[in-house]
Amino acid sequence: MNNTRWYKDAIIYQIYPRSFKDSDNDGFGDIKGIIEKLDYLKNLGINCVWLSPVYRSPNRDNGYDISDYCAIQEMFGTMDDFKLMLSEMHKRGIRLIMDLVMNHTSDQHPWFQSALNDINSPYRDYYIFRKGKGKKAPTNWTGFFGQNSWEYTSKTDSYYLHLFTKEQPDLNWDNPKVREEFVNIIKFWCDMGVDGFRCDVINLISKDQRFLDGKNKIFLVGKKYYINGPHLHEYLHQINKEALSDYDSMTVGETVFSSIDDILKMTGEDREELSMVFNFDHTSVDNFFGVKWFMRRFSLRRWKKILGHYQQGLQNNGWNSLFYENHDQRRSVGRFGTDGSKQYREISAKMLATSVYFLKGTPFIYEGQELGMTNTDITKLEDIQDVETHDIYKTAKKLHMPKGYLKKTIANGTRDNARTPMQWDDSEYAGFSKVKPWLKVNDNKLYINAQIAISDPDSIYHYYQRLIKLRKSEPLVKDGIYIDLKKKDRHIYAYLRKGQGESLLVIANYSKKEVKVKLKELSKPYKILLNNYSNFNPLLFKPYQSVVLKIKE
Ligand code: ISL
Repeated sequence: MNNTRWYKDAIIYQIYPRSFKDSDNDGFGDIKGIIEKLDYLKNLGINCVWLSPVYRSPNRDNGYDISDYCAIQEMFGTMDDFKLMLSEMHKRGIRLIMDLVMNHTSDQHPWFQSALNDINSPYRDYYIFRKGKGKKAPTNWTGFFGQNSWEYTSKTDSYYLHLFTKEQPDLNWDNPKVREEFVNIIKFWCDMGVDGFRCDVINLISKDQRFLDGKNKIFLVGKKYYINGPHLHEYLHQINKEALSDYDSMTVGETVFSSIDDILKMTGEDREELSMVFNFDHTSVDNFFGVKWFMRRFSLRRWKKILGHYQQGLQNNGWNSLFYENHDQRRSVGRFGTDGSKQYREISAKMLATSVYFLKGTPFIYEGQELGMTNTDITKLEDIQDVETHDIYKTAKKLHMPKGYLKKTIANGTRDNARTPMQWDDSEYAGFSKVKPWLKVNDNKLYINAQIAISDPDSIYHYYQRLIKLRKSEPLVKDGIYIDLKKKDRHIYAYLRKGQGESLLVIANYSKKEVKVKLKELSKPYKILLNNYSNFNPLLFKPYQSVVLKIKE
């Protein structure tokens, strides 16, 4: 079937199934829980769900370590539950994209078990085994969780590569059989009716086979040999041609450390690789070198520069994703120029949504973002579940990082910030479950929860509803040309989405002060389409005020 590019009209909601809704009260979210909440999602206005992994997994990395790509993890339910969920979604006009981890498997995957124990196994070459250099690993590469990326195995006196935990061995995509496996896996799910995939760390799949030592010392040592490797585009194209293009499907690749040129190659309309990618330059606005452990103060000018760079770079070709939260990021409340205080949490969350979601691209909303959920209030390291946090902590201790700094960075950086159970109501476990959940519910469930949000017409939830409706009805959001009107301003983000005769004008005050705004565009006739306050004075913006106006050119 021909690709209809429906993803350009999609509003995608990410579900982290462990934390969304527990229907059988075992402390973990599940598929039946998701089914219970589909009307909630439908009412919000989204039309597509990205579901974090629900495949069979030993859960070393909460499902990002898959041991069977064609089975459902028991904790989440059965294949029948999955099929029911899919049909209930489709009934409501909601598509489903799954999260596919193709760079690595779980070490419990039968392929790896066979490869690990037998040098002659047909699966040995599915992974990257190498002899060491004397007593040392084959290269000095380090991985994403700060760890050495080779694990020694005495059985065959060799090392295997793992860019994440040692329980997540990297696959060898240079082996055509590995690629064939994924062609079949993709077809398996698409034949069932799944509408596409979020492809986990997809730009790591091609490794430079010379296995040279990296010269960069700070983080991800050797990254130039395993990020955007030599055969990446060839392999993406193959998967597209041999599997995806047979269906009306979409893909969003998670592509760490990629430039505009890389992204244009991956998403260019004539390239037939991916539909769009997640790139992390903007979420790195408050850190150094793209590494969240090296914190840096937010700057609106830098934020606009980065967003603008991708808006302009993909203006005529390729396609952007628009997001600022996911299961790996800390919550956006109190981040990206917003204010976490009781007074401004809601108004500034609405402001951030307005200024990002009227850019060109497909919006992604992470569960709880529509409620303005906040970071976890867990304070003890031993209560943190995230494997990355524990791995990083070990590395940082070896480097003798000062304790106070370490505590602050961990609180800031732990991925558990985004993974606390969804806050449905103010009951003991926030309506997520009737028993104590796998991760502590945030105490602010008492005033941040879906029940309150739904009953309050002024809530972030209802603002998202209006924003989504507007986005769906306004073609300029899809097609208008992006022009930043105030690149240098430290408080105001103002941009046009220029059309013929009419344009959208988006203005957001990223500060808690009242700010005077001078813009010649505001002297043209305008209509207010969205406003996070009940009144509007075009010359003076209230704290965190944001508007979307339609202006006549
Ligand atoms: O989470 C990160 C920073 O906090 C990233 O470095 C993250 O590890 C990277 O973006 C890759 O993420 C994806 O693959 C990982 C998995 O742990 C993440 O949850 C997933 O989103 C390994 O599969």
